[in-house]
Amino acid sequence: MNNTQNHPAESASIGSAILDRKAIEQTDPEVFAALFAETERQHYGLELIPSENYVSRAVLTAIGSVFTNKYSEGYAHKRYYGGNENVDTIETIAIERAKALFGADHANVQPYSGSPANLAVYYALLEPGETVMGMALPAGGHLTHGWKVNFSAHFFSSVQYPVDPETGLIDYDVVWELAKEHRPKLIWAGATAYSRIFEFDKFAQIAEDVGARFAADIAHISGLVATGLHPDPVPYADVVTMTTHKLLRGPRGAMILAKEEHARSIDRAVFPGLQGGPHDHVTAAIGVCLQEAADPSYTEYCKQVVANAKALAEELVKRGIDVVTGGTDNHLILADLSSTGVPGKVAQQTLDRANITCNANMVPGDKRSAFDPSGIRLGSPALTTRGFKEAEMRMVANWLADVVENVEDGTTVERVRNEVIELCKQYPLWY
Ligand code: DSN
Repeated sequence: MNNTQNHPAESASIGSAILDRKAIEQTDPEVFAALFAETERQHYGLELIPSENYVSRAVLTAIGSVFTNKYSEGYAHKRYYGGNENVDTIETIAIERAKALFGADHANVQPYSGSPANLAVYYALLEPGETVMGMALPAGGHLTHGWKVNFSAHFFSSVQYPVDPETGLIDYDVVWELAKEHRPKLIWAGATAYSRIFEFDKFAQIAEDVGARFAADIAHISGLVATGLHPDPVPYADVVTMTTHKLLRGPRGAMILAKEEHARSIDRAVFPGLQGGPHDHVTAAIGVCLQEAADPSYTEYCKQVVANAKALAEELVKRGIDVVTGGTDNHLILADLSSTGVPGKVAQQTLDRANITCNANMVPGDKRSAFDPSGIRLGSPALTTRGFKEAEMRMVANWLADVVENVEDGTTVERVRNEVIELCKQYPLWY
């Protein structure tokens, strides 16, 4: 796809998003070309994948910093290599900010990403073969919560709870019954495609009732939890995991929050249990994003994320597109395209041609496969960072519906693409 619709002056401005353009352009023109094209793609496209966002220039600078040169196995002031005084500083800053933002006893900021963070939880809290319970992938859960193709179902005995196929909602009585029947040692709450509130207090009650540990994976909703816009799992959960690159708007990494009693076993599970040297450039950027998230402007951002998701959902419903659960309480929408006759994958690919990026996704009770599902997953974090408000989200919903209704019609796709590009020019990326 050629996204370039721009004047040379605009091209220079897009290039400024590449922090040291000259260095990479001269050293490696091929990688530079792809980097420039990706920067253009992000600039001239609407990013609706709910797990993606745009980091600040400060975060981007920290990721691209000399901290990438360092090895620092261990933890602050207990390292296996010399020269770690500055790494100790940034890791301590990131930990203290994470604890303060989420009100947690303990934080580990070293996991490389969400799956390694969740693997560390298993390593710390379970023995191989013990039973784990999580939300099923087709219901919106994550692979690492016990889905059959993942380590979490190979090395542990897995029980998966569904959502109600009619309402798309978690039925806590069903979760409770399954827990009583299977007596898991660990229960997960958290999802990648669930648009409603998690009642963490109920999960904690169920876990206590059956003698299980309780883990909350808040990768998607971390920002809403941090800003009080979603119920807080920290008082209830033994451990809370999250990636840092979604709504939190940080680098690609992860954190584990833990109650004091699990602090040592979580730290030992991450290092030396699973990982070697932490990615210190990422740790530096996690510190920066946590500083940004503590600013009152981040709360305003998160409020707008929710308002924008609601506006998008409402407009889609008006256009006759089925939204699972009828709407959203968070940043995410799951649209069920079954009634349109357009498979999710076809919608995703056609929307791509109109510079609208989303991902095909299973919906509750889906009759199609995970690779070719019935729905698409949408979210508001990236467009909200870009400055969109409810009015722009309604425009986006109408373009989306126009494309889905006209997947065979190249003229409509081309018209929407041109309109998308014009709107994107009004909301340039700030780099
Ligand atoms: N891949 C992430 C998402 O898109 O939600 C989950 O790990």
